[in-house]
Amino acid sequence: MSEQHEQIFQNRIDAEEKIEPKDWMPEAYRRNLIRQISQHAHSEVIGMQPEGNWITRAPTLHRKAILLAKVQDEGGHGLYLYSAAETLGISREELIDALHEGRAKYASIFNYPAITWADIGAIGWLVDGAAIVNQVSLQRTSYGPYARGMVRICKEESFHQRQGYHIMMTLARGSADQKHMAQDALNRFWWPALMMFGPHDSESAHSAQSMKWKVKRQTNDELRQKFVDQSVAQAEEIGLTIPDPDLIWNEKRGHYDFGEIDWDEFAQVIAGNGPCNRQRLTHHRRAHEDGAWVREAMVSYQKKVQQRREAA
Ligand code: FAQ
Repeated sequence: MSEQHEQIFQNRIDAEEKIEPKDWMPEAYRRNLIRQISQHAHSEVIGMQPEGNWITRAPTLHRKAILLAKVQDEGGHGLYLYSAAETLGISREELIDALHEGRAKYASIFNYPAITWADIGAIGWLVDGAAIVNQVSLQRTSYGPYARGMVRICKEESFHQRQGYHIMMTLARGSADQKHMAQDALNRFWWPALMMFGPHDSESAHSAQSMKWKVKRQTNDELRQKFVDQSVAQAEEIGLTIPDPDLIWNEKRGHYDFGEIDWDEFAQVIAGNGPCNRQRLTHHRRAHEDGAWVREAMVSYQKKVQQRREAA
């Protein structure tokens, strides 16, 4: 019976039909989606921290207002994604517990510090840029609520990417010190941005099955290559240099060749030993505990409303 169900399910996927919350799905598909979507949600929310750190220090009121809106958007993305994960039959509490207990991951990039204003430019340009490349592809993911969430998120991310690039462009056209600051931010964020796409396809535990189920539509290496190809011209345009001596156009492949990522560093960061892992999780736990009274008040208010409705 179950084999038959699985075949029907795979046929629907192959026919590009979207899978919706109440449809039958293999348990492993459901678990894989909860894993990926919740990690994506955690990334959006933890990702508010490096940029949130600069809201009070943005150089102008204009930049401050933009950054404030951007960080708020990231929080909103987290909420869409938690909601999408919840349609798979898991509660928000369980998802947050998994994050706090280290059972769920979040993107490695957010364990690096944002130490200068140029880092806010580099995050918008490169981190949001990498996120868009990945998420544009995920707009075609097989699970309906995730795909629809991605469409909306991508629209907002492209504004984020442009605000980051604009900061970098302004600094690169400024004084020698400002240009140096922009180059330094690019130097520090380039390689961690490439790591966002995950391990090489040959090392990726989930890719083969996720591609078959069309949860992922392009592989880690394909998306990373796309990001490199688009970023080289963007760096050249503003006179910055990508910190990779092996970066070279390959006429035959029609793509840039680039150097090897430091996979030991990646492994360390996802194992919890990056520069800011402890700080990020400690902050998240504290914010979650500080907000407990708001959640309790909302539940209690909802109960009262329901009781009144039932009494009337
Ligand atoms: N960091 O078998 P694969 C953003 C883990 S949103 C940490 O290749 P998969 C917006 C992976 O989870 C950024 N862990 O895994 C923003 C797995 O571990 P597990 C987030 C990583 O899932 C901007 C193991 O390694 N975007 O930035 C990473 O098939 C600015 C084996 O890997 C998404 O989450 C990593 N970089 O492919 C917000 C997009 N890479 O779970 C604020 C959705 C891999 O077995 C400010 N996710 N791992 O314990 C995806 O597309 C996929 O999950 C991948 C990984 C491509 C990330």
